[in-house]
Amino acid sequence: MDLHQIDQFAKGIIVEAGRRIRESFTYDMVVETKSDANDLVTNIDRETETFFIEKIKQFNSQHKVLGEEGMGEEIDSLEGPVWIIDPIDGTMNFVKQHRHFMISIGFFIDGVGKLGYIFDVMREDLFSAIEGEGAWYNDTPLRKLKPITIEEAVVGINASWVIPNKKVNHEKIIELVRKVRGTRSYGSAAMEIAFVVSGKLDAYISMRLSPWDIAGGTIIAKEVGAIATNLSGSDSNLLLNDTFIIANPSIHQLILDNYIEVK
Ligand code: 2AM
Ligand code: CA
Ligand code: CA
Ligand code: CA
Repeated sequence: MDLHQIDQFAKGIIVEAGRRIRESFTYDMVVETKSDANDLVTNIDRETETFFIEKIKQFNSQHKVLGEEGMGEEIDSLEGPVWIIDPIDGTMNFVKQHRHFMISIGFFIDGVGKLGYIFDVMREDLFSAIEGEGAWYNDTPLRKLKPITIEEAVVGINASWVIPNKKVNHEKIIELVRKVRGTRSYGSAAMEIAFVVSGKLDAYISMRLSPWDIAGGTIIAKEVGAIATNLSGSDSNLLLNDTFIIANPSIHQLILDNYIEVK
């Protein structure tokens, strides 16, 4: 299987999907809710996922596709070539802000990440990676992340972490917020992961993400030396929901050891 050929194909459909989203969403958006009132989905999330599935099946009918909106097949193993797709990551941003939403795609063979993509649809900015060959921000190679201290770190985190919650000891998180240089919250996991791999953030933590939120990003992370795990420090399982942290390698373990107390 020629990865470069698949990479060219993937970039082509991502750019095309982005153009379709930009052309349709201002007049053709229908918003619905999923698991709760704040969990949104639109017709364009579903149409975009269907677009990717059709294109991939035309490219190679043997490839499996796992997508957030369930337009693809049920997948219980990562055997063979598998695409994991979030057609729109940051749907609330998409609906409310008309910006700051990403297409996030990972391509795996037998569970090993081969190609990763995070595409900022409104900016037309692409973060990408090919396993073992490096990562890029559009045509510019991304460098290996340089060491930093926790005091210099800017951390992606949302406000729910610092109020009492079921997942972690929030007092420890308050200490983290006091310790670091700054915090940011963008509302798109893929965007925050893209910022960590390109050094615009130094860490990002989430209490619950799904495989499609992180599939593309973890492949890019490897190429720049960012470390991505769950909050217990284990590799993410790409078939289940889990907690998540991605960080500059110099602060990943330090954050887990000193500031994360999983309940
Ligand atoms: P989504 O927009 O593709 O749903 C902030 O909400 C981030 O968390 C987004 O990347 C969002 O992805 C993700 N997320 C994961 N599970 C979610 C849920 N149940 N409700 C809202 N956002 C969720
Ligand atoms: Ca969603
Ligand atoms: Ca998502
Ligand atoms: Ca989504």
